[in-house]
Amino acid sequence: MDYKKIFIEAFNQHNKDKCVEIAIEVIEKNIFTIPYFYEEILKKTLYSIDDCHDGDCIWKEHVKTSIARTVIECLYPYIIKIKNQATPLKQIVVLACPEKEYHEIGLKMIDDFFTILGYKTIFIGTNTPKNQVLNAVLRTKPKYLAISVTDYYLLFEAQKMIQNVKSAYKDIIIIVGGRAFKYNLDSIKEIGGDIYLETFEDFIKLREGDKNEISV
Ligand code: B12
Repeated sequence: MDYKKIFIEAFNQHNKDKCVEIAIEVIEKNIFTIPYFYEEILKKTLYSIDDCHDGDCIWKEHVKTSIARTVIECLYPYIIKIKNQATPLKQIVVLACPEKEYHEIGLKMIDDFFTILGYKTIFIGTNTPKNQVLNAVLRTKPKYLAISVTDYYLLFEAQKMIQNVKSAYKDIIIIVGGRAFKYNLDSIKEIGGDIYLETFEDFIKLREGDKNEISV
C-alpha cells in the first residue's frame, strides 16, 4: 500500500479523519518512523500548499494546517512511548518563535525530535514577547534556546530576542532553524545564532555530543 500517496490524497481532500487514521497506522505498524513521517510526508505536504491558484487558497491553507496540527497531536502518545525507552538527558531545551511569527508546525515537529532523543523540552510556541522568553530561560535554565523563524522579514525580531536573552543569561546556546535560514545561512551569525540544525540526522549528532554531559 502506498501510504504516502494515500495520505497526500486525504490531506488534499481535507479528510482529517483519514489523515489521522493513516498517521496512526504507519506508526503503529512501524512502516515509518515519526521523524521520517514528519520530514518526508507531512512537511512536504505542507510545503505543497503553495501550489494553489484559485481564490480559495487562504481558507484551504488554514484547514490543511489545522489537519497537520491534529495529526501531530494524535502522535504524541507514541512520542511518550519512545521517550520512555530512551536514555534521558540532563539538558533542557526551550522552544519559541519570535514576536509576529505565527508559523509553528516546524517548531512542533522539532519539539518531538528533541523529546524522542531524551531532552526535556519546554515548548512556548509562536509570537512570544521577548521578555517572556527571557523569563522562561531565567526560570528553567536551559542549555539550549531553539528558535524557529519562517518569515525572512522576522529575522530582526529573532535577533532582538537573542540579544535580550544573551545579555541576561550568558550560558545559553542558541539553536536556530526554519525556512528563513535555509537559503540565507549568513544571517545565522548576524542575528546571534550559535547552531543551525535542519534534519533529524542533525539532531542525532547534537545528541552524540550531549549524552556524556553530567550536569545542565
Ligand atoms: C502553514 C503556513 C501558514 C500558516 C501557519 C500555521 C501554523 N500554526 O504554523 C498560517 C496560515 C498562519 C500562515 C500565515 C502566514 N504566512 Co504562511 N505558510 C504556511 C506554509 C503553507 C507551510 C509552512 C509549514 O508549516 N511548513 C512545514 C514545516 C514543518 O516546515 P518548516 O517550518 O520548514 O520546519 C522544518 C525545518 O525547517 C526545521 N525547523 C523549523 N523550525 C526550526 C527551528 C529549529 C531551532 C530547528 C533546529 C529546526 C527547525 O524542522 C522542521 C521539520 O523538518 C508555507 C509554505 C512554504 N512553502 O513554506 C507558507 C509561508 C511560509 N507563509 C508565508 C506568508 C507570506 C505568510 C503570511 C504573511 C500570509 C499573510 N499575508 O498573512 C502569514 C504570516 C503570519 C506571520 N506573521 O507569521 C510565506 C513566507 C514568505 C517569507 N516572507 O518568507 C510562505 C513561504 C508562503 C509563500 N510561498 O509565500 N502561513
